[in-house]
Amino acid sequence: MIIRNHILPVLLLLCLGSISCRGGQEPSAGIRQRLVTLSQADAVAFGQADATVYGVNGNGQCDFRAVTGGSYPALINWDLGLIERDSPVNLDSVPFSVMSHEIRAQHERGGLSTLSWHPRNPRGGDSWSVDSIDVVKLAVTEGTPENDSIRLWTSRAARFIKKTGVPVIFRPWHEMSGGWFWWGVPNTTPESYKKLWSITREIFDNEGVSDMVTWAYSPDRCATREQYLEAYPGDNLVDILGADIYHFNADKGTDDYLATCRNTLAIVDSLAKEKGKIPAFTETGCESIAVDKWYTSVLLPLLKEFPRLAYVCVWRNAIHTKNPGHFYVPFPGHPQAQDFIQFVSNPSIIISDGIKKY
Ligand code: BMA
Repeated sequence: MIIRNHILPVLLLLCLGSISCRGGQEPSAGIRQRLVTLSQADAVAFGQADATVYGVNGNGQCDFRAVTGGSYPALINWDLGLIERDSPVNLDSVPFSVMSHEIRAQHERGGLSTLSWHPRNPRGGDSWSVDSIDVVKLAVTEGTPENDSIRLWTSRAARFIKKTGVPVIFRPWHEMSGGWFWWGVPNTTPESYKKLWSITREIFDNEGVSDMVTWAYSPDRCATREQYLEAYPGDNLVDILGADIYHFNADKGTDDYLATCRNTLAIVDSLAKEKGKIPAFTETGCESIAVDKWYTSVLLPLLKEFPRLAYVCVWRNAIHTKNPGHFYVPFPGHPQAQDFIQFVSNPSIIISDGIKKY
């Protein structure tokens, strides 16, 4: 009787362990290993945000699939904005149930998923509601209503990942080097920002989801290493070093885009090497693809300069009646469709089944 009482729970634990940890490894270790392999190969996984759920026509068509004749992005970014409110849909009207399903489908295809999060401001308003009050300081101070909100909200984000049951890249509190989000360093202090990150990790640990998560740090453009590291939470809390940089002002902006990317990505690349982290181009794109042959003449040569990048992700194709012109991958009939097909046909650009090799 005594023996049975002890053996059963042990057997149960062993079984559960073998289900969640392939080969005895935690699931996130598998993702990190794949990203390291991508980084070491002459290969960059190509991704898009919200790729599979609406498309410019809003009819659920995946523009990426339609334009490539059936391929999927190797990586898809999803945004958790409004999970903090327990809303059934995210800030771009994607039902969280659909998001979970798509993350699992992407996993089954051998692809990768990354999650960003545009949470509301705990004092009211959305992510972009910036006022003169240091909200992050309040959010990291125990006993404040803002701290209560952040703890509850972060646990909801963690539970979503846990319920989805698939290892993901999590990229919270992004673009903190800019001042447009309430958590941006210009609106707080590096110390408070770092505290916010460590609380996020602590809550993920407490929710038992840490072994599903690979953590990505993704400032916007940074002029220097010092600026890049200003809010860096620490080597023990980050796996991926990224950067979010967009091409603005069409042809007039090409030189600025390239110079800014070269500068920031060189910082990402060298720091990743020194720290043993994975370098990635966590967000980019040229809205409306307003530059002729942007994919093959701007992005591709840039990526070739940074062969250690594990992945690159462009932003979403919004429904045109809601956000006209807010798209980053061409759809069938778009003048840049052929150029995009040429881009994804380059052997170093990994999409669809190609990702299964990594
Ligand atoms: C922004 C835009 C917004 C969107 C947000 C979160 O860059 O695409 O329309 O709500 O990302 O996905």
